[in-house]
Amino acid sequence: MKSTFKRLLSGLLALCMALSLAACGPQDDQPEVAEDIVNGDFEEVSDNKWVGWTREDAAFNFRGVTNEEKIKGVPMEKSGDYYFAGTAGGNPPMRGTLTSDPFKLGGNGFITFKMGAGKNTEKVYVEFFEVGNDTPLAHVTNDDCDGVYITEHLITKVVDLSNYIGKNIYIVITDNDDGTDLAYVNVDAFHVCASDEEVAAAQAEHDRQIADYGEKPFEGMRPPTPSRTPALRPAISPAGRSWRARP
Ligand SMILES: [Ca+2]
Ligand SMILES: [Ca+2]
Repeated sequence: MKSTFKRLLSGLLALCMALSLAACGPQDDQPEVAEDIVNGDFEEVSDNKWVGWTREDAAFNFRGVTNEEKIKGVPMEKSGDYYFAGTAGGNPPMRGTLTSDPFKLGGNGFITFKMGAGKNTEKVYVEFFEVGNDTPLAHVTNDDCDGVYITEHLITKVVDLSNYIGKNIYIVITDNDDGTDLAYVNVDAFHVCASDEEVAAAQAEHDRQIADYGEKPFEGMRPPTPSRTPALRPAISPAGRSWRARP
């Protein structure tokens, strides 16, 4: 009787162990997901090949990872030493994608990065996906690029993905522009924010860059001096009479 009980007990123990091993199995089969964006700042250049990113087609050759301070005379405001420059990574008409390794979204769920060129916003963009879902969580274009004042500049972007904290996500940078007019993309500094202060600082950085590089409201025009402005001298300037430039 005792031996039967022992056999039953050992059988139960074996069953429990088998069940717990089976529970571990599927987790072991999951692909490894990084805890943060791998090489989001494009600083890993020692092997002369992409680390943390996978390219398809021609536009994102690794040779585009550069440490140049300026492109075509434009100060790039790079982060760290290196960034990806579309003009160095391929010819403008080339197309392609650059896809990050998947990572678990942490911090406060906001991601900041820098983006330049990509004038055709229909064809050049950065998207964020949840692993296993083809619908982008966010789609970002460089609508700050006007092709005249703001061109190559790495402009800071802020993306709110706070609804997806804890999800496994990845980034896809797309250059589908086969034209020649800023028909490529510059990127740098993909970063998951840890605090609201970081988000506010990135937004302020964006606004400062637009103020520094963007079209100035009165550029090329000399505003009238106060003494010549009828609105400021209502007592002596007849109503409806406009100021005329002196010869
Ligand atoms: Ca960098
Ligand atoms: Ca292109």
